[in-house]
Amino acid sequence: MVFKRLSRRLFAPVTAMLSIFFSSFAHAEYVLNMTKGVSTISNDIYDLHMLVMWICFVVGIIVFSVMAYSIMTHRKSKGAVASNFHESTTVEIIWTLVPLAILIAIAVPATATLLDLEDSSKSDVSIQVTGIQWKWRYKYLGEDVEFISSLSEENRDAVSASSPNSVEHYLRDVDKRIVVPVNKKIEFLFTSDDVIHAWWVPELAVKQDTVPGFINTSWAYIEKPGIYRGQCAELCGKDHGFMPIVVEAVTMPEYQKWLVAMRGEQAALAASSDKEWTQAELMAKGESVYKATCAACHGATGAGIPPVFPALAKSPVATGDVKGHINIVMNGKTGTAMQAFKTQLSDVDLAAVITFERNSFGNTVGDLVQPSTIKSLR
Ligand code: HEC
Ligand SMILES: [Cu+2]
Repeated sequence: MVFKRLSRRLFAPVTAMLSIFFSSFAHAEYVLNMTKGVSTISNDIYDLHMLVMWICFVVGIIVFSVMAYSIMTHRKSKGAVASNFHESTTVEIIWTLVPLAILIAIAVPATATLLDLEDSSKSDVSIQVTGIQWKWRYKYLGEDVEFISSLSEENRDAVSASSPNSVEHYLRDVDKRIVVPVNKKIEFLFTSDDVIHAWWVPELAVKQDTVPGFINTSWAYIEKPGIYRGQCAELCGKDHGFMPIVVEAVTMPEYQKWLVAMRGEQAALAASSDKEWTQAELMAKGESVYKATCAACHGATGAGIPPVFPALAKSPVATGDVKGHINIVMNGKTGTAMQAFKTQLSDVDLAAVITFERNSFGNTVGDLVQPSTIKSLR
């Protein structure tokens, strides 16, 4: 009785696991196998994987069948006597040539795919991807389009409210997607502003480290329009899990339209630096910039995470001379996580966030910074 109960308790998890395993068999392709992806190279990699898997499968079947057969038929109890020969040239030739042939059968397509994977030449679109703690900067070379893509606002709210189910793509959605055309060769040039990150989008079969001071390349030729998600795949600090990637593949005319719209947005942004802004406008803008760009380190309430990330509430810099405040935000502080935000934020964003910091979290300096001041300091 006791034994029966015990065994039920022991086996229940096992049977539960097995039933999950077998019920997922119906969707084996999605659950157990690697993704096929949507780019030419991801398909090549998938085919290579399947080829090698089937070769292993056949080899396994042959080896284990011979083994099972030998163990069954030539066992001692049946009176089998082991043969007793030495140095059979035939056997040695067979067990050298057969594996050699198998290895060559694998090496030829593997090398071809690997060479193809490395060859990002003759591309139609070139995008420079820069990893930054903890967001991505995309620069469309020769197109005059450049922007920063970070975790979406809804996602950020879901994180601070600890409610992952309140959004559809928890930690997998961004404010600005990277848009690319289908049926074109897209080259990616990877680098980093701070630490090593890795740009990983499984469906494109692109996973490349972004290393400060180096440029790595990769490419994708996407055949199917759609939205493909990925994330940073290199442990890069506190918010490593909060820098997703969203690629939107569209048709060429849609892509062209998007480029024009982006250029328009950038021009409007540049024009807004010359305008005189009110305190209220700057505060509202500053709050959203702060949430998106600064709160990760300095905290939503400006309390920071001392001693590494200083508080901005009552900070001598944020309540002191405005020149020093502007300087640290624009130029960062070498050797610390405080980056030079002049390369990431527009004049308006910088002016707004500095104004916001001077008049929030209990700071009551009362002054404001105009975007034109930032512009003149670039
Ligand atoms: C990746 C983390 C990180 C992010 C993001 C960040 N900071 Fe900082 N910040 C730091 C660190 C670290 C320091 C301290 C540098 C030092 O040692 O002096 C600092 C210092 C500061 C200071 C000086 C505070 C003082 O009292 O010394 C200001 C002001 C500041 N940051 C503003 C900003 C603004 C504005 C943003 C957003 C645009 C921002 N920071 C984003 C890490 C960060
Ligand atoms: Cu990263």
